[in-house]
Amino acid sequence: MATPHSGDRAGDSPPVAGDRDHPANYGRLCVKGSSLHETTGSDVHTLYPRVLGRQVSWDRALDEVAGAIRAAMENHGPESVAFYLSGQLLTEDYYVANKLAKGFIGTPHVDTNSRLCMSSAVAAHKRAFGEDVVPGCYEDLELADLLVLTGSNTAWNHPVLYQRMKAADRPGRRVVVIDPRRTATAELADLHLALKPGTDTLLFNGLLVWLADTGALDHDYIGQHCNGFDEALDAARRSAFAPQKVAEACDLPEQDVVTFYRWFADTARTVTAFSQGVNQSSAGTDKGNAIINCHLATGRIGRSGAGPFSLTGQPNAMGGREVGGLANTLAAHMEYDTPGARERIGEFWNTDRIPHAPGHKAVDLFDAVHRGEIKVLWVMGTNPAVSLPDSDHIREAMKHCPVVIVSDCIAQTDTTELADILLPAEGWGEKDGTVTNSERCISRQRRFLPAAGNARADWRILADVGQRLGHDDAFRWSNAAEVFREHARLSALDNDGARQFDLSALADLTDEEYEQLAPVQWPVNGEHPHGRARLFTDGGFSTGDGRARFVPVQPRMPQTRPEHPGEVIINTGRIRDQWHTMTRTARSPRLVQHRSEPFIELHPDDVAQLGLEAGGLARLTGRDDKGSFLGRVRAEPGQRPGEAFVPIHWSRQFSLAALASSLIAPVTDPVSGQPESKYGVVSVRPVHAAWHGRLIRPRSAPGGWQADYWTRVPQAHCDAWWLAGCKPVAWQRQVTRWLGGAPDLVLEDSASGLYRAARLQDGRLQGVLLVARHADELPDISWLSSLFDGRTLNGQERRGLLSARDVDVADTGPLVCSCFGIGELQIEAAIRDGARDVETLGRQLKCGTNCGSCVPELRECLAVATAEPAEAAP
Ligand SMILES: Nc1nc2c(c(=O)[nH]1)N[C@H]1C(S)=C(S)[C@@H](COP(=O)(O)OP(=O)(O)OC[C@H]3O[C@@H](n4cnc5c(=O)[nH]c(N)nc54)[C@H](O)[C@@H]3O)O[C@H]1N2
Ligand SMILES: Nc1nc2c(c(=O)[nH]1)N[C@H]1C(S)=C(S)[C@@H](COP(=O)(O)OP(=O)(O)OC[C@H]3O[C@@H](n4cnc5c(=O)[nH]c(N)nc54)[C@H](O)[C@@H]3O)O[C@H]1N2
Ligand SMILES: [Mo]
Repeated sequence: MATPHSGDRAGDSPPVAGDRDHPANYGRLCVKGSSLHETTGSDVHTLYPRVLGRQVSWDRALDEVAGAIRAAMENHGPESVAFYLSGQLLTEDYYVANKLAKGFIGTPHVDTNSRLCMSSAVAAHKRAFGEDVVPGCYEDLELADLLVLTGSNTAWNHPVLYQRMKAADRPGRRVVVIDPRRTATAELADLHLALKPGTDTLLFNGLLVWLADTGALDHDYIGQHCNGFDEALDAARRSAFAPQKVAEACDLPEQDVVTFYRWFADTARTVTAFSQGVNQSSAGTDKGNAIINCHLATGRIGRSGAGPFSLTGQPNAMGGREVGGLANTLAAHMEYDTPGARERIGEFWNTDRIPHAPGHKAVDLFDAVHRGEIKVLWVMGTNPAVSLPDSDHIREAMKHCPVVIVSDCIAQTDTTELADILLPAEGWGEKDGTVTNSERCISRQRRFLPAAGNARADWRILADVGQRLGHDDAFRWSNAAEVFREHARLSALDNDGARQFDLSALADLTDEEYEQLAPVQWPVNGEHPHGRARLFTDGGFSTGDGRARFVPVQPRMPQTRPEHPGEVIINTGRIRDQWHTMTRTARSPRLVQHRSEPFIELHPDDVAQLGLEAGGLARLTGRDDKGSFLGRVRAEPGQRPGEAFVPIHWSRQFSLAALASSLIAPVTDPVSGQPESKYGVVSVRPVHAAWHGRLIRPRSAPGGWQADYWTRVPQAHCDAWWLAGCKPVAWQRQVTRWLGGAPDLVLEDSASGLYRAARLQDGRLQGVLLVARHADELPDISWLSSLFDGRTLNGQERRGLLSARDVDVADTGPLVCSCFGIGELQIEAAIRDGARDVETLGRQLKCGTNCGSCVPELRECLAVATAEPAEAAP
């Protein structure tokens, strides 16, 4: 047995740096990227396989997995086994999972979290192009003279790309942002269309009509390369009319709609980038096609600076699509209904078990689990207990499933808690393989850390199970390179141009060449041995006749609407410094600072009308009392009235009740099966707290305290909890339980509701509790947290404990730039000293000069400071 890592590897690891030669980022990293080393500590890693909570050897765990699968296949048929995979696996992992499930177990029930992410874009691509292909490349986002960003908060979610878009700013380049919220991305916009949620199809149908009526169509391109234009235009005419009607329906100023349409009509080099605001909708596929229709109609596709561009999210969402990780595809861009594909793949894999028809898509898959049809569920690299809609139902489904296998690199998650068999997977830095990004660019991910504990690569775990199921030959690979070569060979199988996804020129890479593989954009074949940046410039679509298809689409709105007092629409999405369910990013003290708590953003008028208080707590409840989200109220003028925004990140590990997905109904797009995660109806109620607190304890300290609200905010050397309670607490009687022993220092002012206490043992800090009547009266705890590093406190440190700050060092205020740790007070001071723009702040403090995602906040600091007459420059 290998020995586990001792100590905190994060501390030993070198800081992370970007690769200047990589064509996607040219060395730039976002703050999550540059903090990666802080997320790799072995204290949170899965280290050993566990069966029913007990640590076991790999042999035993793999026997259990293979035994459970074999028993389910024998007793209930192969369809009783299901896999739920993830865009965070590497392509090699994904390939082996798909081969094992579809090829050798014979179950079609293999789906992935990409269903929640990209499946509408995939379906729209297939309908229009005959294949799931992103036609353009990142450079197009720079070259475009008109950049339309719809349903995408690029500044926060693709910050490196956003920096490229920003750097490409030049006179005459215009940016339109289409998003119901005014996001950080809207900073870059010449025009922000804060449309009514769900009305994108209408807006783009209106655009198609405008293009036709103003003579902006490219009749040559339509005639030579497309089918179905008239039907699409008819459908658009039926649904969208003059800009005035479009404006009314989308709840936009008519002038803005006209401006957008004019700009689009007049600008040959136009890119429309779309992401989850489009995909995560019950009409997401139609929205995607409404966008693509406008690009086909103007011939703006596959040309430099022009094209529809689906922005993917996860590191390897695209790789998963390539191997066939989605339930409705087979493998290597071959579909269940591609003539001869089943037989061809069966022959290639040397198996006769390939299912005949597609399996369940994610939401249906978990319904099947809930109904008891699935006996063995293997979840790999995803956290469905948090990320799937109606999360309470998902949890129940997993609890009832006879055997749940979970492969993860993090031990304690909402999903690993439900595992019967928990398998330790290698995580980032430990893994070896490839990923594909939004522009079809395949990159090597290379191992540079030893695996923590006994963790193994996902593909190897799968291959070992395949061998245990009796398929020695099919699963005998000695390294990731061998898996990749097989995957590349399959992509080339009887391809001869039928599928753009073709890696034939990579099928014979030596191990050494694979090791050195430079980033390359597929197709990589005889014709394009070094890959290809743009596709479809001259047609050549994967539709059989080589022509793209216009898809006639009619707007379809979400079915529910707020009807009762106190009800609002909710929209769920991401924040700048957290990744999904926080299993890794919450480990970085730097990253938890930007937004430490789950929050509810509402327009200031709504805050007042709903009887809420900015900075206070509120609870959201779904229809039929489904779900519950408890978070801090933020008054945000960029929110549309009647609509709330909540982050998707907090799980049961980090907050009492803040699962955004518990509020989302399992409504899906009929074509793609993607859930409508951007829309729900909830009621809002204030939560009146009698006190707010901060509790800081060593990481391993047991709980024992109770509060009506808590959020865990991990710090470098300890855990901190943000707390609140609805009833007053007699602290002098309770404090011992909260601090794990009697306090040594106490400060109490019952008249103002202030209570502070600290406990030490042998001079080392064991706990601090800070209580106030209002949350904004609580001090910043970063200095206190730093004292938990095991040191014996000196006199000065003890004296600072109850005021929560080092008496000698200046307070830098709330963190603004996570990359360089620059606080608001430092920025304000620099502005007072004469800094008048972001560049000067960057030169002086470095803030905003790495990932740049705090630049909107820096601008806000500048605007606020320079707006104050007393501060204004003479
Ligand atoms: N910091 C950070 N970055 C990430 C991630 C992360 O977790 N954290 N996750 C990655 C992943 S997997 C993904 S998929 C991407 C997602 O990247 P994005 O799609 O940019 O992310 P979201 O914040 O989910 O949603 C984008 C926007 O859609 C808007 N929207 C909601 N409804 C509508 C609508 O009806 N129409 C339009 N036009 N817009 C609407 C929302 O207000 C929101 O601002 O981000 C990736 N990058
Ligand atoms: N309401 C709402 N719900 C949403 C969304 C939304 O906007 N709103 N967005 C959706 C989207 S776009 C996405 S992509 C999903 C994301 O949702 P999830 O996929 O559930 O979220 P993650 O936190 O990324 O989960 C990844 C898990 O894999 C583990 N992991 C990381 N690397 C590896 C590895 O190499 N091997 C293994 N075995 N495990 C690994 C991590 O520790 C973590 O537990 O959420 C979706 N759900
Ligand atoms: Mo995603």
